[in-house]
Amino acid sequence: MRTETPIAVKLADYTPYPFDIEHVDLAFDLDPDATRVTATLKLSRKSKGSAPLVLDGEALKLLSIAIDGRALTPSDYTLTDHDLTLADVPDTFELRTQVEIAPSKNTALSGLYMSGGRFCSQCESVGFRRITYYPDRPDVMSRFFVTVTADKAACPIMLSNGTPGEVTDAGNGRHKATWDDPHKKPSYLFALCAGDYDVYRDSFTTMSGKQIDLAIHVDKGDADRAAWAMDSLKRSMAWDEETYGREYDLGVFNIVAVRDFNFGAMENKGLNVFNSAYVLADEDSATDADFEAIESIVAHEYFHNWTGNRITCRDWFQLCLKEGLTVFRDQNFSADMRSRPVQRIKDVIRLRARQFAEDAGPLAHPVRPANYGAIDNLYTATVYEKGAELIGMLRRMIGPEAYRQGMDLYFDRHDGQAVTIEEFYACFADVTGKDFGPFLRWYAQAGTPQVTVEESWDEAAGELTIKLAQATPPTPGQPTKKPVPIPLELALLDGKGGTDAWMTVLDTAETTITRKTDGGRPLLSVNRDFSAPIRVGRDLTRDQRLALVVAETDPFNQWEGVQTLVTEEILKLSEGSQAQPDSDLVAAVAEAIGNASGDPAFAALLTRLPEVGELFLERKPADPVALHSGRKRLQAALAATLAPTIATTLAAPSPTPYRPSAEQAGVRALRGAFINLLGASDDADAPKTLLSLYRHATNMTERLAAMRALTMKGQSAERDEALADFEQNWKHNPIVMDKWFAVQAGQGTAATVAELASHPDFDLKNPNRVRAVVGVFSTANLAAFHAPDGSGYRAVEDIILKADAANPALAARLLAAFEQWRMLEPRAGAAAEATLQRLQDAKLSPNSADIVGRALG
Ligand code: 0A1
Ligand code: ZN
Repeated sequence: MRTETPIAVKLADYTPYPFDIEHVDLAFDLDPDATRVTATLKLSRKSKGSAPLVLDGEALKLLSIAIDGRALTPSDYTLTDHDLTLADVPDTFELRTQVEIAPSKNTALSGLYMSGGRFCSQCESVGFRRITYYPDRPDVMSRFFVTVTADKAACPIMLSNGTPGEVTDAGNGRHKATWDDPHKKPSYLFALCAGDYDVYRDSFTTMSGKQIDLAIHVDKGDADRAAWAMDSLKRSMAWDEETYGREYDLGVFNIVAVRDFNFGAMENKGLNVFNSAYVLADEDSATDADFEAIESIVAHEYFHNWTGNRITCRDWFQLCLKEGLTVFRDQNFSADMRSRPVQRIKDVIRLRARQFAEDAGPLAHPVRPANYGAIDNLYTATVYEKGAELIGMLRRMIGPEAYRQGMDLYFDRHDGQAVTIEEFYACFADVTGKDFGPFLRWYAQAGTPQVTVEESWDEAAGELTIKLAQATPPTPGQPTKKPVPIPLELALLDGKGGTDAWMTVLDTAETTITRKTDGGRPLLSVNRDFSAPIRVGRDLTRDQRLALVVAETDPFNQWEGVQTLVTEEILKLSEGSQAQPDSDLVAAVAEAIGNASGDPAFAALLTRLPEVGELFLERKPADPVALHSGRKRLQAALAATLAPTIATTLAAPSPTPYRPSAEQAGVRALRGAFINLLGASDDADAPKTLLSLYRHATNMTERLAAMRALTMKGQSAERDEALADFEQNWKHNPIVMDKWFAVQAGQGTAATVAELASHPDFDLKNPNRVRAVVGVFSTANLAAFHAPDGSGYRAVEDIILKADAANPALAARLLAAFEQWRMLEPRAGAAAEATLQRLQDAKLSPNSADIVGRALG
């Protein structure tokens, strides 16, 4: 049966909900197969009228319904598979419903479900309607009181939002807990978790002296592995007080780690639920990247308490109001915990790899779209990452003090409300007197603006004239674009460390700037610190670019200069399989890496070559196989030039004892980068060296880097040995085994995917495992995924279809990997199109149908 694409929901159609809900009383009688949920809602009509009461509800079995104690019969209401309508209700009344749900059968992981034998909920964005009948929209905010009754042995711990009451006996081996949340919240922030956990506890004293009980709930035996997450939480709490003056507002803060989770984590009020991969870490099993990710995700979810929970979104179109702002906040937290320039580079790598790619393909959409098909598909790099860049530009344009004043006003003015982007910017307009109308275009226009730079030098006048022209390419549904205000940080460099830096806001299609200097023609540095999320076009020769890298005083642009040089070189190499890397360029890059040895984390980033997916944006049609081969040849040349440095660096011992500190992580990042280069090197002894590095590694970062480098080299006895050893040692730790699956999916072929999918530990119901295989293969192994014979697509097609039947949100995300298909060389492009057509002709979930439909355009 052919799939129907979902009907679009439009921003312009927004109307307020006609009822207020003053109070919600939820009683859960937990049972994996038949949980009873009794909901008592105190409702009142907002204004005179006769609007019916419409409540969302999906996959619910309605057992009873009553108004003010009077039981209703089916003739009193209309029930469909997605809502319950009561045409005739009083102005003020109490509605009581009782429904039955089956958490054990909930494979979509939205609503109430089971993971590892424990109850767990996920309500954002529309999961609450799978728990009870309710206006499941963010602008209906209410006070929740929750009662949970469960089996004492199976669920010694029962958690929900807010403040816990007494746990009392309920007879029949069951007990009952109560939770009262004093803060009004929308239904998407509701949470319930119950089961047998080990708990890691601590406390935090807030700036006003309140003591908060902190607890992280994990699988039995895992408590020690929550120490870093707890440490990150306490640092986040302190940071939000110092940086934004925001204090925590409940007496308890609970985190629950679950193995089966569709996303990274969820900011439910007072009860954050996390994918266990972003909670559990210890020095043996976790990499530095794991520690870093845990730190930033714990911070992200905690920061949502103010940006998202206390002030939430009026509707899902405003998602960036909470997500872009909270990503901006967590990025700055990480920058303060670690190195600001290194953090900026990593944020930009992520933005370009994911968001620029999204912006350039059929799934492109504005940060605040005007319509959507399936809400789950709106959680994109554009909303999150570009959304964060927009807040960064706002702060750059008005300065840190006005930014803080605007945020203070926002918190004061809108606490307890569900608001829009306009209301957010009105706070900054009020504190600065500026008009943000033109800036809001960034929220409405999709596509990455391109800024073209031309310079001319007047020797006699000592003046550099800079012509800047901006244009944003067409995107689906938006053929023409207006100019947007672009805060561009620029500098003139004299080559001796002298820097004349300033910021200009480009608010028209063309801007010309003339700058006077003394002391000869300066070099121009543009978009320093990546001040705006744009692509910069400059017609410079290799030597001009090299000179700029040497003269550069902005660390971001120094790195960017090297990235541009190596990108151009890979593009050249990908044109002819015999072409040899430019040895001058390789020597210059090696020298830059050597010069950065005092800051190993930065040096490690200089060794990085852009990924094949990023190169798609530079060369159309893109030939992933040729790009991959060009990239590998450049990597091999770099490895050869750096061979002595690599050998001495790796011969030295790794820092011990292991600490997840930024300093140690930087040292290991460079060691890991060198191990990676060995994986690309042509040295015949490399497999032996790598196996020895694998065997002697004292930490997971280097062990994993060595195993990955061995798989880069294709089949070898050393590779097999490392993979077998790793599996043997870590088979009982699913988070570590995800890495074992991911390393192979990231390097192998379609046959590797088939092999991994038939491994006894491959589990279609576990999103982390599916992503480790299909997600990594389709986003990080593009030469194999986009193989011209279509084998890569065939390898994932069946798995995605099966996943879709159980968990549409997971499958839809995996399908987004097809978004670049129109950029591909003709054979791969045709195979991708045929695959998408086949998928469209299969019976897909609305989530997946939305992605496939838009991808085909
Ligand atoms: N709000 C969470 C992540 C999240 C995203 C999508 C969801 O459902 C469609 C649920 C949760 C965060 O930003 O961390
Ligand atoms: Zn978030």
